[in-house]
Amino acid sequence: MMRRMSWTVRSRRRGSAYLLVLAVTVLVTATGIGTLLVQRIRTRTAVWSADGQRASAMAASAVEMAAYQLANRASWRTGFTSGSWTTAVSIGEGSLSFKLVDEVDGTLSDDSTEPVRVYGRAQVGSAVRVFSVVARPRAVTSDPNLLLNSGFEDKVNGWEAYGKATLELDASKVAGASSLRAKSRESATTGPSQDVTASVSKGTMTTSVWCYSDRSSAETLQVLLELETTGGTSTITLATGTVNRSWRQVSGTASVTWSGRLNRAVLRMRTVSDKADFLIDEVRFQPFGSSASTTTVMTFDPSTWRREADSAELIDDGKGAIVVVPR
Ligand SMILES: [Ca+2]
Repeated sequence: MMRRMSWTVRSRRRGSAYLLVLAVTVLVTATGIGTLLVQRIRTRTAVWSADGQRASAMAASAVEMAAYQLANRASWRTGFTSGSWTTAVSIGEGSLSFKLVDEVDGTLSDDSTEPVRVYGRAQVGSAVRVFSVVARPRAVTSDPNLLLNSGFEDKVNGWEAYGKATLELDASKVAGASSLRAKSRESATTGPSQDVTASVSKGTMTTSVWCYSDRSSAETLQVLLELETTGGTSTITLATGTVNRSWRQVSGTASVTWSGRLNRAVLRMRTVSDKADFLIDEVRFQPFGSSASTTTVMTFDPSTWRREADSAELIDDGKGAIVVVPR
C-alpha cells in the first residue's frame, strides 16, 4: 500500500516550483524514499505547476467577472451576500467563481460608500488560486449643461465678447464667488457668448440664465443661438425675459434644428433697449428634461491586489502521495 504523507508549508512565497523542490528535497533527505517515487513526484509536479499557471490566469478572470457585475449591475450590493462564493462556472478545463467581502462591517447593502474586497477563485485540476483586490466607490457627476464655466468660477474662460464689449468678473453673484459683467458695450446687440459648435445637437433645448441689468428701468434680455451651416445662417431665440436691477432668472425652451452641415454654433446674450452693463451667472443650455445626476462607480485600487493564502499548491489527487498546502 502506498505510503500517505501530508504536511503544511507555512509560506506565502511566490512560485510553486520552489515549494515543490523543497518538498521533494525534504522527502529525499528526511525519509530516504527511493528514486522511483521521487521521479513520480517530479512528473506530477510538472503537471501541477502547469495547472497552477492556468488557475492563476483564470482566477484573475474571475476578478474581472466580478468587476463586470460591479460596473453593470446597479443592484449588486443587494444581489450578492458578503463572503459568499458565486456558483462555480466551468470554463475549459477549469472552473471559476468570485465573492465580494465588505471588510468594514460584513454587510454590502448598508452603505454605498464602503469599499469591497473582490475575490476571484479558480481551480484547474488540483491547483487552486485565489486573488483579491479592493474596489472603492467614487462619485461621478454627469452634468447635461453644454456650457463651460457656466458659473464664472474659472475666470472668464470659455466666454468671449460678441461684438464690441468687455467681459470681466464681478463680485455680485447668484452662486459661487463671482458673475460675469458685460460692459463698455458698443450697442444693445453686444454681450457675452460661447462657442457651442462641438457640443450642440438638434432637439428641444432648455436655456436659463440669471441676469442683473444696470439699466435704470426694466430691460429685456435675449439668449440667442447663432448657426452657420452649409445652407446659410440662422438665429434661434432660446430665451427671453425682463430683467432689472435685481438678480432675475430668464429661461425658455426652444427647438434647435438646422439644415445642411453645421459649421459654427454660438450661444450669445444681448439686450433690446440699450447698451447698459449687465451681469450674468449660472447659465444653462441643455437638452429638455435632462438634469445633473451623480452616480457611484467602483474603482479597483491596484495597491491592494494580493494572492490569497488559501491558494492550494497541491492537494491529494486521490491516488495517495503528497499534499502541500501553503498558508
Ligand atoms: Ca458664479
